[in-house]
Amino acid sequence: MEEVCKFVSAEYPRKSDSFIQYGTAGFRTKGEALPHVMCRMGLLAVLRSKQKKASIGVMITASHNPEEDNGVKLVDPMGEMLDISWEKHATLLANVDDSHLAETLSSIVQQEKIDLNQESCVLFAKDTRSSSVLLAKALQHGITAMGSEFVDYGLLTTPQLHYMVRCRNSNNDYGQPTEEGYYTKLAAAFVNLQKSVTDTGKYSSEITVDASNGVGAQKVRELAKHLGEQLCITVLNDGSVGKLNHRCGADFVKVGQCVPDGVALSEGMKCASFDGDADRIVYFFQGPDCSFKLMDGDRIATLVAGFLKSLVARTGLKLNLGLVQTAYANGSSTSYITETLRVPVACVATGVKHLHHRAQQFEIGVYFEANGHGTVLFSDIAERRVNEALKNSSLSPESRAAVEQLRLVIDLINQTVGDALSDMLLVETILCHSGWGMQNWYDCYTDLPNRQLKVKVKDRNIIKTTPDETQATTPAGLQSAIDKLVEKYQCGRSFVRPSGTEDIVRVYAEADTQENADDLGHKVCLLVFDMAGGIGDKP
Ligand code: 16G
Ligand code: MG
Repeated sequence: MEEVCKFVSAEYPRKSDSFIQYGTAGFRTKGEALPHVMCRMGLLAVLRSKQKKASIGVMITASHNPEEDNGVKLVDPMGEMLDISWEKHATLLANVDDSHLAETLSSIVQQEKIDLNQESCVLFAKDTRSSSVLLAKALQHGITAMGSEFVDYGLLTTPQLHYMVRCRNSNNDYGQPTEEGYYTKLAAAFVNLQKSVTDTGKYSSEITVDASNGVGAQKVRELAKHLGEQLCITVLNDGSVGKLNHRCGADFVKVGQCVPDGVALSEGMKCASFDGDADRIVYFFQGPDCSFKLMDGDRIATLVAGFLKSLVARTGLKLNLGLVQTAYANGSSTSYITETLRVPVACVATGVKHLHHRAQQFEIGVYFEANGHGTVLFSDIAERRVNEALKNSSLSPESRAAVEQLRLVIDLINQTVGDALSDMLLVETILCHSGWGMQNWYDCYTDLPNRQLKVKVKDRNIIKTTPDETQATTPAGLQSAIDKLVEKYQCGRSFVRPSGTEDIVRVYAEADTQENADDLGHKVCLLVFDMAGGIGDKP
């Protein structure tokens, strides 16, 4: 271990002693601060691989953050996020002095009872940031220092890398662990699903994608080649001119509730925005009054849950279905799901890992964050029942057709993590099967106007919340002050939480009108500023 650590520290020494934490989405900061962290994550990924006796993934990306940022996430064997119990190892390893690296590694080996002679393999990929090239080298240096095998996938979207990891560890049951395998699997399911529709009603097979000037641009073009006539995709913000995530992409569109730069929105257009690593998607279109209509993660969640509920009913199979949201879910979406669709809803803390874990508790678990990150998980029981039903010769023709459709829907979905490409195909399938244009989808329910704001404070961890993040438990008195404000607004709701990715406190407010939502949000910002140690200009 001493030798290994000397080797990595010589090439990638820890140059500054600023602390970095493995948070909701791994490590994320300026790209230039990451080389030694990346190299050390190579070491850690090898240890994790030896412990799990499986391939482990590492993705180099900072998602929707600006181009100069970068980051790294580890991916566990089934394609899910690194287990929470290992986050502390990642944080510790990233922050120790070079002189303590060997000792820290050895202690992880001991604690986790890792057999260093076990074989290992690390699969890695990067997004299009300029710093990603050097960081991939640093990562590879760490992996090879430990004598491990690796596969460098080059440029991939985050969900593609998650898919590769799952394929590698599932004896190819999940699909072929290649880019071609990924496109072929998704496209075959999509084309087969679309073929069975005879009346497409108001559905249009044309879509414009704002790829946030990120890796999703080239990957969605690759996907399009496999879709034939079934979906006609125009890619804008493909990185040829614009800057990554600058005034475009899913996060910009969702937070700003506006059209991204580079898209000339007109009547009849159906648009989708990806984020920089293509694990989020939101849709938008122009309403009849020329207004901008956003179809965010909540809208996708309701569309998917409604479709799956009726499809499962047609199969005749008994499978429970549930939906997982966060406190950011629009109040109207939650009412629509529980009251109209009658699908049970669970609310959990922000961050994919929380939603993913909760969704695993349903036989079919749909989860979406309002920001457009989400997918559907089919439990082993669900997949087994579907596969058995396919072999059952006594099914009615209607049930058989539904079971076949459900099987294709399972293949269409990237169950490892939210995936803009796969989610787009799923939405298109549902709209086509329903004969819906964007307005039909929009008419399901009316969003409550809302606003997201942020406040700078000295220490954001002063704010603690209940597990579902709907109530602040500290500082004392903040929640009751928020409650008093909220009471004054029709349909008012507001909550605050410390961000997991930025050094700020986030504020969410919704109310009956945009003016009221803005006003409530602003007043709650003032409360946070006054009661939680605000710094800088008053909101
Ligand atoms: C990360 C999370 C995302 C969450 C966001 C919240 C993953 C892969 N990504 O991007 O799910 O919505 O953080 O950011 O978990 P915040 O804590 O700054 O509000
Ligand atoms: Mg992302």
